[in-house]
Amino acid sequence: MKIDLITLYHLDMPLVHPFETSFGLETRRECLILAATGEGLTGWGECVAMNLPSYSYETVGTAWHILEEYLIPAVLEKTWQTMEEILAEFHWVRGHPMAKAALQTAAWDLIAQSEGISLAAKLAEPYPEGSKTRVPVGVSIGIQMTIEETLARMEDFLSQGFARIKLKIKPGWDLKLLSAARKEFPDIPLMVDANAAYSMEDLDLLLQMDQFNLVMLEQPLAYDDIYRHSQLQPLLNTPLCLDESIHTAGQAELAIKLDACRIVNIKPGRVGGPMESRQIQDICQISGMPVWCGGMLETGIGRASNLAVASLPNFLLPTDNGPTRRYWKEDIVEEVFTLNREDSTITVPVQPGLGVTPNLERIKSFLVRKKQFSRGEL
Ligand code: OSB
Ligand code: MG
Repeated sequence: MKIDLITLYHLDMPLVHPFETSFGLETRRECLILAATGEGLTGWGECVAMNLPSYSYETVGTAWHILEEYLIPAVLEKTWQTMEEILAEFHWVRGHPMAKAALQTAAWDLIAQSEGISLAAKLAEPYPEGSKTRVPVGVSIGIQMTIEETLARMEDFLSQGFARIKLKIKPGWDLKLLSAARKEFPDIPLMVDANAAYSMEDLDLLLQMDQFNLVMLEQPLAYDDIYRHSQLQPLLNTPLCLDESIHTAGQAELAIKLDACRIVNIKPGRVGGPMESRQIQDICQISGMPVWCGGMLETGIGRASNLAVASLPNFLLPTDNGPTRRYWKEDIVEEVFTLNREDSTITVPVQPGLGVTPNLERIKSFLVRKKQFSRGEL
């Protein structure tokens, strides 16, 4: 395989509904889409970095820079057969997992397409049990103006048939919200995500989370503090789930050894790509720890690659990668991901590669900038 042309698209897309977390309110989603062409095929990948360094230090701008200056020049015109070989070309670049994941995903798409199999099937090759054809799906509900509005949204999503609900919380938007949610919906699978908004100063409040029978409490403490999570976990019955704190298999191993969490949210974009996602799921599986695949408000391109990862054997809890219509009136792929009501799942694409068809007209309509890279132009 040889990639001779890479195109980067910086897009700015309006969200159907604003999405608020403890780190801020999003009304639009800026993202980077990467297309890698070689041997008559085009592989696609999405970079999940946001416009601000709030969820992670990476932004659309830093990812563009790292891709343009280092990652793309490292792979153009190189000959490679396996994923290990192409990854070795930019292994020397430290950090920047979101930028790397976009390129890695496009390379997986190329390999899977060249073999005529789906990305899910390709990623499942090391596992005798293979990949799932449908994955259970939950929904992540952002911070709303009022508790009533939140309950109404919960009601709406439950009636649509989602398998579990995740509520975003922050200081001042937590215990009251949960009391109301549990009063209205005593038995539903419910979890919360704090996006690192609390500290051990809030211990009393965090201990009260135990009374709500939550499936998990996602990333309550600082994004870079596995140690403090290890102090909190033994004090709670509720499993902690780490999101922002885990970027590598080594960090997952550390979190397991320290009992800093009992569940890991694997976002392929956050950990460098599907290869690292697989390594983290393997490490967790050995320790009997379930994982699940989170989302980052991706377009259909990122949703498709996430669903392939979510179909792997140790992804045992519902994904956040729900129907695309929830976020986009107009997505940049032709396919529309919808909920299978009867079993609260989303169907994993079966077409070769990512299994989605990017719509170039739509991409053009959201375009902020575009650049093409080939050896001749470097
Ligand atoms: O912490 O899981 C998170 C969205 C953007 C950034 C961080 C997070 C989220 C979500 C939404 O919770 C998940 C999704 O539906 O994509
Ligand atoms: Mg999270």
